[in-house]
Amino acid sequence: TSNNSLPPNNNNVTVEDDRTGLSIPTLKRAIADNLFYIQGKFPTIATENDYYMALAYTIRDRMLQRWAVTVDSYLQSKTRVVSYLSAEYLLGPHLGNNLINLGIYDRVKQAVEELGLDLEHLIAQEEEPGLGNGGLGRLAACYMDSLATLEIPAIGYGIRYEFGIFDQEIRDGWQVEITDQWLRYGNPWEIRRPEVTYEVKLGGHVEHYTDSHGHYGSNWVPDLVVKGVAYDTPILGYQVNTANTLRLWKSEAPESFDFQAFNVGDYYGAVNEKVICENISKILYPNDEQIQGKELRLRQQYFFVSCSLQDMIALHLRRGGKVENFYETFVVQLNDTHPAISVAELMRLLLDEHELDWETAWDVTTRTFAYTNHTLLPEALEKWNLDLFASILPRHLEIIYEINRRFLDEVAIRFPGDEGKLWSLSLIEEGEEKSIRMAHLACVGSFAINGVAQLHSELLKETVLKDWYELYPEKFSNKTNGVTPRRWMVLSNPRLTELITSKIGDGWIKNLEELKGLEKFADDGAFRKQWMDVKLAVKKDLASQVEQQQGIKINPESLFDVQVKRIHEYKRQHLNVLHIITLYNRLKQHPDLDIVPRTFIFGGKAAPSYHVAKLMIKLITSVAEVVNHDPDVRDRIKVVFMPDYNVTNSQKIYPAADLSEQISLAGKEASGTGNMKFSLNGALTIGTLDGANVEIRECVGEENFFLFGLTAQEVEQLKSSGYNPWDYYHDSLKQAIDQISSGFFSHRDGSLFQRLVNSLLYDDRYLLFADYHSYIECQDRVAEAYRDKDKWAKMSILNVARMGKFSSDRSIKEYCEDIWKVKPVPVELYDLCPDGE
Ligand code: 4GP
Repeated sequence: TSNNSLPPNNNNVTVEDDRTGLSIPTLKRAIADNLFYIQGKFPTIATENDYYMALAYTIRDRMLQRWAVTVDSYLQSKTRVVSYLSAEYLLGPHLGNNLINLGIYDRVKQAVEELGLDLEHLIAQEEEPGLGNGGLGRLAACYMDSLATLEIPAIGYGIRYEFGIFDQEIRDGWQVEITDQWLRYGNPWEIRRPEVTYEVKLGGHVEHYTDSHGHYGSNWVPDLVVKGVAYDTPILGYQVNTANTLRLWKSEAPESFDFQAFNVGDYYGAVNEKVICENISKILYPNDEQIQGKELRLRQQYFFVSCSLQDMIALHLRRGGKVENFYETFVVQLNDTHPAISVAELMRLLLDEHELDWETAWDVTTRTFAYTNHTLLPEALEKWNLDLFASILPRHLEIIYEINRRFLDEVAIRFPGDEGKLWSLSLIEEGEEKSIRMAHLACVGSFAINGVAQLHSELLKETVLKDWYELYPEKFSNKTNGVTPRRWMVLSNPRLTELITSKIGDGWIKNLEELKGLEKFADDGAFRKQWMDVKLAVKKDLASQVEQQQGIKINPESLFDVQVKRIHEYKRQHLNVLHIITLYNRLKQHPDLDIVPRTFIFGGKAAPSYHVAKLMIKLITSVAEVVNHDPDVRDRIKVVFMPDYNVTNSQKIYPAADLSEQISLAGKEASGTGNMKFSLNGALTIGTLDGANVEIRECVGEENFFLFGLTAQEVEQLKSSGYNPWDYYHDSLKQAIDQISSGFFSHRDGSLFQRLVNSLLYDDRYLLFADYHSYIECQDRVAEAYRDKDKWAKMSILNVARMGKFSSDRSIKEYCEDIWKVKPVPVELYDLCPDGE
């Protein structure tokens, strides 16, 4: 375009700013500009990724004023800020989500199209930040979205892992782990803040002294100091001005690291130290069983906690606060025990750096923290070997001893003569190997403790935290998880979003309870038809993706029966497999049996050293190979394992599901959040009374939920009366097990699955055999129900209509009211640099 066509720059005519303007010509110009000036490319040689980057920067520009003003307004205001501490954030790609939250998706789509590009292809270029393992990390991401949408002053703190959760490939039916290089092309959504850095000490010893005033003090002399550098990412609320900050720490060597070494000529020693520093934020640990004792993991936890608390104190002081009022500026939520070392670190900062006395410091600390527990599995409760702990955090060990001493005195007064209580509540686990119980540290240092679904919160009080509940009942509450409808409906299922909005308007996106308005259409035949047409269209999308990626043809009219989540024995993917084998055997026996065609879809990663979980993947792919190629099956059953289950891929899977498999052994799944995403996208659930399934069933109605299996209470009874899997090992179950163990699915290799088979026959900790018959019977009911498509449509509509409770907005409101005591602070946009200064 020619310069001459630009309007004159006077006060009557506003020229849209390339950095903020939202008209289509301006957006196009901004993209072209960024392509050239940031990527250094022009259209004929630009790759799709170049265009993605150009677009990402274009959108980021449009977020910056909101972001800067939000941060500034929190600094100015005196209101409390929520600080969410989490070792994991499973964010998923930003671009699409930011377009939705800015409300400019369609307009950008058009601008991009006019440039001859496809928005969805560009969105697909983004490498997602996979900075989490599964549910816990994804929950943190949903909560960040809701905090911003609800205009709550909040900051998320975590670790900027250079390598996130591994990418999964399937080779010869086995999982292979590939390093996740999500930063390889750069990350347009983050801003490095080199001026926001803190030093973190590690190792060494503690010296005690008495100063001239007779004050007793401690001086921690570390043998390593690392530097944490802040990387900030804006988290936009949905159609509000609020843009909160996610601040992730990267570890580096302090500038001065090598001086001494150079002086003494130890160049390689200095390089080595630099590597040690940088390693701390290098890689996310997959939540393996063998995580305990991983020294680097403890360093990671301490590193990010220390940076975050130092940062919070600095911000608090900058607002003019006094350290003893720290809790007035920040309330800190501990996302599981990973950041539990915070309790000792805040004490250390207050005692040693800010010279408060113990009582005041403890008062501040216990008014600051609240703790969320995410699992009842005893093997997942974090403990640190005492010697290991002492070697990394010697000063914290002293502080923990002192917290424990004072705490146990209190316990002894409450329960005189009860040695058992002291033993079970102590922060230190005695025994051959002494260790620090991180959950206990979190409990003693927090004013609130919560579980993540009603059942889970109850079981916490009855089992792993029983003694704590007895001591501090007032600290306990439940906060049932939720998911953000922005990502999990609007972004991932535009077709359904449009249909719902055409009937009830778009208020539900911010107020999910409004989905209730759909109930009255559940009996409307035309609407049911539209509903099922949407589902079919989405299933066709997934089917073509599967065919493209794996060469497997699946029938979009078949029932899509989906289980996607981490692979774990307690989640019982192998129970699902036993159903597949049972159906297969029925077809082999009666080739003309009239069955409802099904496509079984699996997805999920197994922790790299969790061998049985990896074997479960091999079992699924092996059964798939036999079933998918058996001519007798005549395509009536298909089994697909979708590789590399992550946020990006899951956004295509949830919308396409007819049936959601939530089949964990009752009492094992704390909540589940996938269960909510499925149901919100119109899938019906087959599930046990576990985690949030219980509440989902209550909401959608028992007639719209396929329930099977033992209850948590029955599980306990059966286990204590002496469970024997052999009691159930007959008929179709025996046939299926025998086939697996004889090598029927593994080219006659009878040894391949032996470990899995033996764990079922001789232990069966997760009671697959006990639940098998109930599961099969329930699956038969599912199939019958699916034959009546119209009835199914009604059930599906009612599921969505009644799922309003499961928005993360509702969860966050509960945290705000009951725990954090914070209120929304709407952000007014203002000019940060008037007169162009
Ligand atoms: C998960 C729980 O297993 C899951 O039930 C829950 O929905 C989720 O947290 C969020 O609360 N736990 C983890 C973990 O992901 O690493 O412990």
